[in-house]
Amino acid sequence: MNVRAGAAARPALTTRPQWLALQRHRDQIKARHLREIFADDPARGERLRAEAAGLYFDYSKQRVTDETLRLLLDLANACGLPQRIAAMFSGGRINTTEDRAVLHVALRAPRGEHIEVDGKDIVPEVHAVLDRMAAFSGKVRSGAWVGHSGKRIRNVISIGIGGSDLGPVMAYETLRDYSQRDMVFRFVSNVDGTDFVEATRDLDAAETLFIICSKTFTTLETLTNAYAARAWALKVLGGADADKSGAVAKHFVAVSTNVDEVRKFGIDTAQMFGFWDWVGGRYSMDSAIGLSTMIAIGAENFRAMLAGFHAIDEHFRTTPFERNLPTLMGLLAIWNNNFLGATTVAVLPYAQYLKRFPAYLQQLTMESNGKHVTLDGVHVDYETGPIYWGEPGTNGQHSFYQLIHQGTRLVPCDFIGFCQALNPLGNQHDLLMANLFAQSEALAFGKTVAEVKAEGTPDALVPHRVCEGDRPSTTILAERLTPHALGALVALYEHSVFVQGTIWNIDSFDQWGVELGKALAKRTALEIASQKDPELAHDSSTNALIRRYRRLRGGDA
Ligand code: G6Q
Repeated sequence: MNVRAGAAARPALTTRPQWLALQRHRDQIKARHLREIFADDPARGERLRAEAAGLYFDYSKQRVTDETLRLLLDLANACGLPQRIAAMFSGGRINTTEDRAVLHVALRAPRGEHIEVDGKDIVPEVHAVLDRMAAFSGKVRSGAWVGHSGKRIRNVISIGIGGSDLGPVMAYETLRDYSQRDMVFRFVSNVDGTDFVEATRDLDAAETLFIICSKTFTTLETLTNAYAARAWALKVLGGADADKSGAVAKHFVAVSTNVDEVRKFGIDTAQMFGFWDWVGGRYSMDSAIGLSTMIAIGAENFRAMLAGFHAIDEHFRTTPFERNLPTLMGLLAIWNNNFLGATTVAVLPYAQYLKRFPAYLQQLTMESNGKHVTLDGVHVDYETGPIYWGEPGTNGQHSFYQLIHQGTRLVPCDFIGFCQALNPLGNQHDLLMANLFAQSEALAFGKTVAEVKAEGTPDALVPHRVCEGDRPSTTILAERLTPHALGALVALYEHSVFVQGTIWNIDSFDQWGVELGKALAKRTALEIASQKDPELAHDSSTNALIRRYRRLRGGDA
């Protein structure tokens, strides 16, 4: 397999005829307001939409015409998107800087499908782990798995960080309605001791199960919290040394690729759930990293979530690009970012359960596409990944939406909503959704001078009350927030990130900046812990900060 399938010897992106054609096109249409675009094409709201896996994707309020879409699709083809998709799905080592295949799609491949890495079908292994997870989570949920002192497990604490935390947290929050309500689920990620202390202060160790999630099992934050958890649990449960290993066996399981480090920590590999180096951390919520999710919602719901992921995988792999949701979403992001100059994307879920979804997407999108060189190591001369952020509606409306409506920056928005309420309460769901529809409409069409004046507004206030409109957005609508819908939604964003990375010709699957942070913190931690005044060889600012911290931190410094 050509590791650079579709990317080998690529011409510079910004000199491609398709890129230049898009620039010329942008110059021609940039003055056209969404009001005008809709006036010229009144039925576009029924045309510029696509549907897959239960997601309805309306992109008619983006500042695009049919011609824009045609040119974007030309660009995608010229950049080898079809070949890159084929390379990913067939196990090509497209993560070239780490020389790894990128096969999160295999995590949700149905039993019996065939996906090879280095000549070996990996789907049976995926299902073997899923089956072990299902058996284990079934025991915990039913109470058959008891703690060291014979008490039923009531609390599950998942310890991990980054890709080994954000997905499980988000999935638990999103699918809370499906969770076993007599159990407590908490997540500890920050090396700030507060995170661990607050997560455990009201819990009985005898009823608590820790899931230590770390692909490498060497991450400072996770290992530090894992040892804190061990000490906390053993203080209550441990007695003699034999008891200690018994307590660890009943209260600790690991999710990792690193058998040796798991053993070193004291967890029996019989209680280890594995995954593989072809699963990137931020693409791992549907692997064993999702064990807490499975315990919370049950194996059947977890499998429904995997089916949602898989439905979008298949759609992405087989549907022509003009109807292909992740492709359209990725190309619209390119258009807004590289041609309309937007530096950011606001993700606005009108579903309280999705409150951690923007945080999850921040890692997925920004760790993947926050890159400054191409696959060939050449510095890019165009912008790459935009900044993702957001809050659930309607809360955001009463805070930062002001800037989106009337500020000077272009903030494309993703609105996400559901037709059915999970917690029907009077007409509240209708009010929620009315707000979503009203916001996307207001952003697109605004309020003109004439409209403001017609309301009898004093002349001096007219400019303040005008909303220019022409703010682009996409609306994603699904019937109901189910495990299947969540899987589909996450896969949509995953593949949209892939489309963008393909156009930018970057490695969306490495994270060397994150690795730098991991190494730097270790060195500084040693300096802080040093008994003697350490020789500091940082810059003068960092040296002074460390010295001041050592002086003021109290303790034995
Ligand atoms: C994700 C990144 C990063 C990683 C964490 C945790 O894609 O690689 O966020 O998930 O640093 O790493 P471990 O799972 O190895 O502890």
